[in-house]
Amino acid sequence: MPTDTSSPAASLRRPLVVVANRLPVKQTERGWEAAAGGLVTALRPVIEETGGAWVGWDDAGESVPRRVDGLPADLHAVTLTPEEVAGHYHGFSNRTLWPLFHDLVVQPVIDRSWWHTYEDVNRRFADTVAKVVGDHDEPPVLWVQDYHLLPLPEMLRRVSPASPIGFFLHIPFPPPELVARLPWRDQLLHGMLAADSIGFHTTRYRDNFVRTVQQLFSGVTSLGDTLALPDGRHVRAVAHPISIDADEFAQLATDPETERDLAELREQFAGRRVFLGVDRLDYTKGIRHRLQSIELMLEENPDLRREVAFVQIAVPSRDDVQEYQELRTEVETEVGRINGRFTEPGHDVPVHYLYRGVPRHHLAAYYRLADVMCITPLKDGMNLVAKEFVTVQAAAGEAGVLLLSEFTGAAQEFEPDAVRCNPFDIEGTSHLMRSALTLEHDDRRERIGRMAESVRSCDVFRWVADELADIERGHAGP
Ligand code: GDG
Repeated sequence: MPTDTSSPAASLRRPLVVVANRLPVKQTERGWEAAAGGLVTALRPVIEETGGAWVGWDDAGESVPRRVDGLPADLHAVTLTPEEVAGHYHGFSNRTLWPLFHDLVVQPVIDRSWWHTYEDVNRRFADTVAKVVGDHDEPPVLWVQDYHLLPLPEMLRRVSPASPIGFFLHIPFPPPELVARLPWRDQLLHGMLAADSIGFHTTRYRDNFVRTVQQLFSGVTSLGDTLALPDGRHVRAVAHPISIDADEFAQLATDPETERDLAELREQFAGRRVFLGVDRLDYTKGIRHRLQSIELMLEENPDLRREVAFVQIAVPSRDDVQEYQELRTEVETEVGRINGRFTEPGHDVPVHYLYRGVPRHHLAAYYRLADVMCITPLKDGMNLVAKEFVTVQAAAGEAGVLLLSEFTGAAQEFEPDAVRCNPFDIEGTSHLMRSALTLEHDDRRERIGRMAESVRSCDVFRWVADELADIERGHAGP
């Protein structure tokens, strides 16, 4: 339940329609179920109070039911052909926008046919939303999520002119000179600007957006959180850092299943300090750079080879995309090289690599086990793993260290308690890893406590409440 925030629904008098790339459901042996995730948990009380719906791609599942257990929203699936998935999802979303918005960590592919499919698929989403709007007596709030749907607010404005419309971007918004490279930048920005409120994780991404709009379009003025457009409309551009359900993770920390898993892990890694990485296998997460820093640390500190272990959980992701297949090969080659170089006869390997997701209790047990949590993305919108780690550690009285890349949204919030690193600086990061092991216990514990407190006071319920309040405020006008 919300911590310091009154019910998010308090500011919302109308039904809510969430529009996201995917529906928040998964198919299990027991049938369809609500997927685990902070957004779904945080929206549950809102939708229970106001009624609502969720529109999203069904990911080629068999026909998704209108309702599933644990989710009080009507589900409306957008079904896509394999060509549409290739052009919209794998193509324009994940090979053009994703690398461009993550500061060109790899080169974006510019392909006109993908762009056309991306626009067409956005129109398909708009058609489905139009049917949902038609089911309601009053215009619902329409809340669009993420980079797969940048042109959608403008399409929805035509579908439901009287609806409050919000947009939230879950990834970074890059500086103007990067956005300017996109041949279709004007259409994307106009698409976003049709919303009443546009949300970003940090003030830096918000400022990048405002500067981009001002550099590319004339006659746009910015006053506080409001942009005045030449056609007389006003749009809010706001920073609302996404977060987690802190109470849920605090409970998970000391759950009996977590304790059982932890006891096994402590036995497995007895006598060693554990470094941990938990990421989707994505080139933005800096896994290769992290491994290189580990390798250098082991090279320069032979005494550590028997005393530390590095566990990397790499959750398979987008494995139909070429860059992700190449990344997997590079990461696995690096793991093999480190273990080949530094495993000592009769001793365990230094790097434990899991190419799979683990159940949530097991994840919480790893968070508790870690002496140093290595979150070293080259670029990351927010990074929820950082928030989960400090919450679990604090709730269980642990005293680990959070090594955190300065290029994550979370870095802004965890200043100065995380050990801040530049993941491109392999040598500097390896020295920070080494020195993280020497921090005093009380200092570590206090830092974890302060970071967990900041997550608790700014949890995902607060994020939903702030987003919905700004959508209403933007709709009401200045
Ligand atoms: C995007 C943006 C932004 C991970 N491994 C396992 C597992 N996970 C869960 C974590 C966490 C989630 O996946 C990952 O969230 P992140 O925020 O770290 O990263 P992205 O997936 O890239 O998310 C990001 C986010 O959107 C929200 O706006 O913060 O910047 O890139 O919740 O717990 N869960 C389980 N097993 C695993 O092995 N059960």
